[in-house]
Amino acid sequence: MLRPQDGPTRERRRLDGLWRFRTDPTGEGRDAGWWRAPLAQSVEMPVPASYNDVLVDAAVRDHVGDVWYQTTVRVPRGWAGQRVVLRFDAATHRAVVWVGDEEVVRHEGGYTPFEADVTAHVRPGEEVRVTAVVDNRLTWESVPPGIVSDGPGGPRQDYFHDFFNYAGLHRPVWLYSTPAAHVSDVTVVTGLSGSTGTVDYRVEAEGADGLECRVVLSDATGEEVASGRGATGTLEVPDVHPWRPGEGHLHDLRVELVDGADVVDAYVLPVGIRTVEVRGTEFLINGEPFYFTGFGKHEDLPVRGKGHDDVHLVHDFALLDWIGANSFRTSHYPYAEEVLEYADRHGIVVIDETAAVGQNLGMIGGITGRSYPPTFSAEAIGDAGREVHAQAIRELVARDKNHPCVVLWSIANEPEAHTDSARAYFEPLFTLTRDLDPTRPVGYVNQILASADGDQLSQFADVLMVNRYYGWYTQTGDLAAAGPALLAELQAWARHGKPIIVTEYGADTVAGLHSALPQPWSEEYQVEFLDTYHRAFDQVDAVIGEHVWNFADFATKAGIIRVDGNKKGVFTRDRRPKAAASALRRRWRGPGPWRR
Ligand code: GCB
Repeated sequence: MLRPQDGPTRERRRLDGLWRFRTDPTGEGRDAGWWRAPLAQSVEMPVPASYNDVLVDAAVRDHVGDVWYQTTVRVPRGWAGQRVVLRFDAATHRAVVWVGDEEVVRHEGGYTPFEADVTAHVRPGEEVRVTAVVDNRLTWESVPPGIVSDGPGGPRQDYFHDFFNYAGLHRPVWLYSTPAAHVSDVTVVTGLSGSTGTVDYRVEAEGADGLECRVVLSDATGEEVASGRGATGTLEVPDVHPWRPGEGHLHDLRVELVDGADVVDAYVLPVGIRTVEVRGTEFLINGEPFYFTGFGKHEDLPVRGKGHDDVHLVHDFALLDWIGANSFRTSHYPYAEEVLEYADRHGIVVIDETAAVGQNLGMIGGITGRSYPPTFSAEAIGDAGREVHAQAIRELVARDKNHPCVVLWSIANEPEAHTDSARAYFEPLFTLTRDLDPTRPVGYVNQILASADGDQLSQFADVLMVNRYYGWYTQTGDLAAAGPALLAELQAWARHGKPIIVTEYGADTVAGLHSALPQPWSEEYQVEFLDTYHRAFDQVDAVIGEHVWNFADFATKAGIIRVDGNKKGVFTRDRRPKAAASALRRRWRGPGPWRR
């Protein structure tokens, strides 16, 4: 799905700002038709933001179910005769949208965009009411999963991941125009052969019968380097300047639908020419071995929760640069497209993950002492849940397929992986991802119960991604025992003959807590913990990446193992470095044995 953009044939307007907002604790709004009138008893709520922490109200923070958002927008007069589209970059976790009195779109999944052609429901120059009901409930048929039950104070939401279930309109909302005949999708696949770059392109258009498709590729200076005609083709770029880690060199692919000399529609797609390949235990970008340094992150900030914010976007990337990180994982859901575009422009490498987290009821039951049905079964995540997961993969690939920064798909975080039912659930999802995108490696992120011998999913993965917490959840405080246990396990995984990225390792650390003898929770312990891991990584050639958990402290649900959130951040929630930050900076910016 193409991002809205301004151009000679298109315009966009952001609907961000203060919207009318109301929770719907009894779920009456859908029957009562709250979209038909100005939202009664509403308060003002900023968009984009999670609604949870904005108001100081437990009933809003812990609300389970529907909330209503509404705004009024004037459609620009100049859009007469154009097609008008309403797009939500995200509504977490599902939404129904009305324009005036008419339902225009509904969408499942909290982290991918959706849109509706609303031309028939608006009149250029006039105002129109836009209403969205957003439902934050997690069930066996959502990704991620959860359980809603009745509690004394109303519905209760349980879920199987630690980060707080922030909800609302987290990302921009757009009204945009295109001509009736318009470019509806573009797919590019890039290649390198010696000093020549190639761009295979495929353009989809609607209402464009009789129009010709023309494409022009230009370099960063705006100079044309290749051009083509027709909806599909291959462009060749001699002496190409590729996109590479640390240098986000982009070309612009300008796609035009033309009628003789008239340009009916034009769309410009940034293109990074690069290749990705797994060979043996190496991960190659442009044919050169790449070693991932960086973090698993979260979209998480004080007050705004998961609300996208350009200030923090730039600041987080500045910190990644400062510390020497060349990559991150979008744990545990697709991030705002602004993040990927920024990574494209700055040469930061991304592992792009779906929102499938918490699909491991055996592990959760072990931690909580509660009993659950088998994870992948008709009583828990069954066929309907898998179809939602499949759709989440389709939408992720459709949205992110053209980003050069994305080099690897992660289709789940720490699912159950040692059972036949897990294999039966995941095999088709791996196949689906490869069918959708044959050009990028695919993997999933495993956890400690998935041993190198017992795991049934790694056979389908191109890259092994492992999360390990020796010295924290096991061998707590005992790094002398943790190091050898980690090394032995990595050596066992290395026998699979695939590249290994350690996608999580970390220790909760209270900023400012010091201890001469490195004790868990102290800054010294976090430094020693990471050091212990790095010594092990440097002994296993198949380890081709290290992502510390986590970039920054983040909010979690209430629980007895978290004090004011998850404290495994190398930065605090307000982005102040802990001692580990300087230690990582020395490793990642230094010559490092990992640069092999
Ligand atoms: C994990 C999860 C991550 C948690 C982390 C922790 O394995 O993937 O979501 O936050 O452990 O700190 O427990």
